[in-house]
Amino acid sequence: STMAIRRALLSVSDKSGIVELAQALAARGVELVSTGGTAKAIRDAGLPVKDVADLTGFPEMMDGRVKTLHPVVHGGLLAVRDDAAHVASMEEHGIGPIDLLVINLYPFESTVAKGAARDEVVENIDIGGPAMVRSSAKNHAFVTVLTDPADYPELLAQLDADGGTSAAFRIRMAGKAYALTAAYDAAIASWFAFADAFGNPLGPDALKATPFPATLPLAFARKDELRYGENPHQSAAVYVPRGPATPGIPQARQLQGKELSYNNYNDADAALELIAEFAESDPAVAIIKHANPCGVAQASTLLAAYEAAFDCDRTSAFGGIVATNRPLDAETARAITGIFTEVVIAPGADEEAQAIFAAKKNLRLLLVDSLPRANRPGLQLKTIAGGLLVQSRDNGTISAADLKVVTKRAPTERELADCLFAWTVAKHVKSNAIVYAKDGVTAGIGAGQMNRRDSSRIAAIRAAESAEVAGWPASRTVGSAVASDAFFPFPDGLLAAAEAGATAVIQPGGAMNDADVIAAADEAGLAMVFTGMRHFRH
Ligand code: 93A
Repeated sequence: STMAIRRALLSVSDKSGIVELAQALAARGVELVSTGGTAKAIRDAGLPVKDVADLTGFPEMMDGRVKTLHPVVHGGLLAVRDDAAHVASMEEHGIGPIDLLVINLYPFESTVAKGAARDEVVENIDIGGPAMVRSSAKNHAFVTVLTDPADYPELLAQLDADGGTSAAFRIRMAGKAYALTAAYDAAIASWFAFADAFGNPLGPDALKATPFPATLPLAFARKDELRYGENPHQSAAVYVPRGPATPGIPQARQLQGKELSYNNYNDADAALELIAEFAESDPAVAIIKHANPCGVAQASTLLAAYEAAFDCDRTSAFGGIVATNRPLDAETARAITGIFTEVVIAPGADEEAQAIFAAKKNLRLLLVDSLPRANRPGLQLKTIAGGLLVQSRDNGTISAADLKVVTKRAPTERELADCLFAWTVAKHVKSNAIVYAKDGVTAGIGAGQMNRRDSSRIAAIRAAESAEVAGWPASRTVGSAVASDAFFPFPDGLLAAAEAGATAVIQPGGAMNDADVIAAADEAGLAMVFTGMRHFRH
């Protein structure tokens, strides 16, 4: 089953190593056929090469859209060499066998990634290339297809050792070839369906306008295998969209520390998404545990923000993930390294800060080149038994102008600021979420409960304990604003918050019992605003 190679068709966009390969093939007596640009490169190196146009009798036409789409090419690739009828057809139509295809495709993904205009992206959809790849791979019993320059040396080694390619090699290359065309078409389909999820080539509203396609084309490549998953008995890997970095999506680089675990990725992502809400605000710090924030603060300096976030829940902050919205300075680095911290993620760190972190060998320091846009479009995927749930990401944001005051008393300016702050944090807390905040600092966070009243109470208990630990005269829930990610179905959750000392409430509204809840708020002297937007997060 060793197949000798007498004639090869070379057609590559990425021309790296092609001249050397052509040279090596020519030296082994292989006849070379090639498309325009590839033929030129080979000819310029002084090697004999035949143009595909001479084979087909047609010039390359329509801006190169039609070069190799011809029976003389596909017959040469597809003919079953030991089938008499196939051989007869070859003879009848003057089709010579092509034993080797060396190819790589128009650079579709990198053209998208560099933010090219629609026309240029479309022109980089390769048609003839994938057709030849698929023809050759189908006929792997006789034909060898190379789609990756990394495989050139192995081909030559096989030719030198056995005078041809082995069946095992051809099968492996065929599998690789179909993986390429599958991913290539998935990338194209992704661009049509989900362009916004991977960049923005179709415009800001494309994702909203595009209905979810009947089948889900996703082109992701494995980036890293992880040591284990959420638990040690689970295995895991990280996948990223294929092709170079997508514009607008921050690139993180790890400066130090052990490799990121599955949970580190998950928590660092939660931390980054939360802190990105404060991209344009005062210095802000978020501390995350198990994908929930345990302390978030804004202040006039990053150090003050870290200390305030830490004081919200010193117990939970241990072994946490810290995210900042400003580059790290030495003072903040010193404070963060004062306790055991798993991961720090920030848009930069000055030299002094880096030196301080360097002393903590196990701390994973991630620097991002920018913060993601909190309101960017995108997709979220979740597996369920037997399928996938796909939704657009929760990119909803509100401002003071979106709020509706529903109580007799309107919030004061300070209460309003704390309402918006607490609301923003609550968006990043697992439901049911209750967040108390005062002066731009979370006072208590209640997460992941099955009823809202319990979340309210847990957040208040947490705040009371923090006050005790810090030696404050009173819990910081006294005089705070409280945010609820979804409406209070009954007055009880709201009354639990009032009992803890909250004076202002922000919640979506829209409950059957809104009237009762508003009446209870009025009676307790609370100021309450409705957002009209819910932020469930599970
Ligand atoms: O425009 S195409 O889809 N039409 C074709 O018939 C065709 N045949 C080969 N693109 C086609 N190719 C591609 O051209 C190959 O996949 C390869 O990427 C590229 C090589 O062109 P050149 O040799 O002119 O640089």
